[in-house]
Amino acid sequence: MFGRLRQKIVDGLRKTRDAIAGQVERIASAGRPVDDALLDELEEALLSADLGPELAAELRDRLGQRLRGEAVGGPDQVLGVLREEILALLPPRVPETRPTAPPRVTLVVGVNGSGKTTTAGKLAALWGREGRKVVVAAADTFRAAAVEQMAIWAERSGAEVVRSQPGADPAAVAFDAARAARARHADELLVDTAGRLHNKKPLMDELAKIARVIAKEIPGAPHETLLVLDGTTGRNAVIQAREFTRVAPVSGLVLTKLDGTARGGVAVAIGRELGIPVRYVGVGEAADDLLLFEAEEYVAGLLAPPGTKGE
Ligand SMILES: Nc1nc2c(ncn2[C@@H]2O[C@H](COP(=O)(O)OP(=O)(O)OP(=O)(O)O)[C@@H](O)[C@H]2O)c(=O)[nH]1
Ligand SMILES: [Mg+2]
Repeated sequence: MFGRLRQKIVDGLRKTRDAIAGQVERIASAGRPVDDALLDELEEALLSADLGPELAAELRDRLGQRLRGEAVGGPDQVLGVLREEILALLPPRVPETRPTAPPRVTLVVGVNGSGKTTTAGKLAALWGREGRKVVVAAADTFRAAAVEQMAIWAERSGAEVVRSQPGADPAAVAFDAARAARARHADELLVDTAGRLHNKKPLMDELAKIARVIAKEIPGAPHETLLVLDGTTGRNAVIQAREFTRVAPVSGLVLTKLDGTARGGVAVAIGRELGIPVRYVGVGEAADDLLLFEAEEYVAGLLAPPGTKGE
């Protein structure tokens, strides 16, 4: 029996899991000797799921150390060994930053269309379900539709939204929201920002300004800066994150749209490569399709026999 969360991971990662498992089934048929040729093929399979060159090479080594010269017991044996070795190679979980007094402020950043507003909406829903009082700042004032989109998400989850006219100063909206969050004794303040290009300096300046004005009202804020990355972009997400972290104090990553890709391995590789913890993964467009990233659950969902239904 799997829990509901596990079920969600299993469903969301179906494409990646079936792709990996399908390849492992072909490569690691029972009785085949574990030699360089087999290890090369497995490394390729891991690369195609975007586990990253570094992790794929290390897993190849570990697998070789454990099984070289033996005959494969079957695909399930190899998937099991891979699961164990990936978990052994992952960094320990880093706890989230908690302020000494509420509200905790979370800034949501990332490039256009990566899933920022949706993620902010899902977080508002998640925290609302936990009984936390949430204020949301619709600080993407470039597009009227963006403010509306954020407001709809907030309304659905019972969060209060602070908004302004389209074209207003995003930092002013963030400041008003920080005020409101304090006045209402909110537990959480979520700040949705505009999709900005990481190489456009003025936009980055604006992000810094938003952080600065919030800190004036709530010392120590923002406590978390979540960088939202589109998981379907695979390795490009890694490159994008590298550029982004150079200019923004990113404290956590969110990988979205993992339900739509066969490259879900990127969520495992990216935190390790960047030294920034993956906090959440998005596996759909509904309010409850945002999951806390738990390496063990995730890896189990990624490397299971094909057709695993989670029940
Ligand atoms: N399948 C799937 N779709 C997602 C997920 N997260 C976001 N989306 C979709 O991706 C699209 C873009 O999401 P937004 O939240 O608007 O992205 P954004 O980063 O706020 O975009 P801008 O405000 O334009 O920069 C929407 O159609 C979302 O429904 C996810 O985990 N899975
Ligand atoms: Mg948006």
